[in-house]
Amino acid sequence: MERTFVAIKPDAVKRGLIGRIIKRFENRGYKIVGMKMLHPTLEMARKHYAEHLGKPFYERLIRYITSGPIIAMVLQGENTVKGARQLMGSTQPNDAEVGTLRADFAQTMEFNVVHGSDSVESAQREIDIYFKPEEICDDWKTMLELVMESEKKQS
Ligand code: RTP
Ligand code: MG
Repeated sequence: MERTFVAIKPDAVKRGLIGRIIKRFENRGYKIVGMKMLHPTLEMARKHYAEHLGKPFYERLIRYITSGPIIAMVLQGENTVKGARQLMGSTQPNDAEVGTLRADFAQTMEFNVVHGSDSVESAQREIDIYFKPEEICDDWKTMLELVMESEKKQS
């Protein structure tokens, strides 16, 4: 099982898209093992986007991600890093496939509604920025896990 970090960015929270975005990840069947609303601090934002330090868009990106609350989530499942990014679509909404979150809800790369980790290593690093270990709730079973368990018992 793989974990990824997903954030509903401040523009999407302000636009009232929280439910519609979470729904897409739930539809895919990912298990939500962490979720909270928080207003990222400058320190969190700088850690999160450290790889972009020095790039022309860096300061704007930091201003944007600290401009309001986000919904931070940890999703668990099969190939979650790749799968979550597939649901999100390309960074540039105009290049994103119709049906992806960015194509459906965004117009510009600057306000592209959602973030997803780009590798398992980035996911762990980002989860550690936004969550304390005790905030991860993985001691419960999804319906799918319960059904699979009961089928195993019967066979
Ligand atoms: P994210 O990290 O937010 O999930 O987005 P991503 O992996 O698809 O894209 P990344 O390259 O990591 O860029 C992070 C965010 O910076 C903004 N950006 N602007 N050339 C530009 O003006 C530019 N490039 C990137 C976007 O908001 C992107 O989501
Ligand atoms: Mg990225």
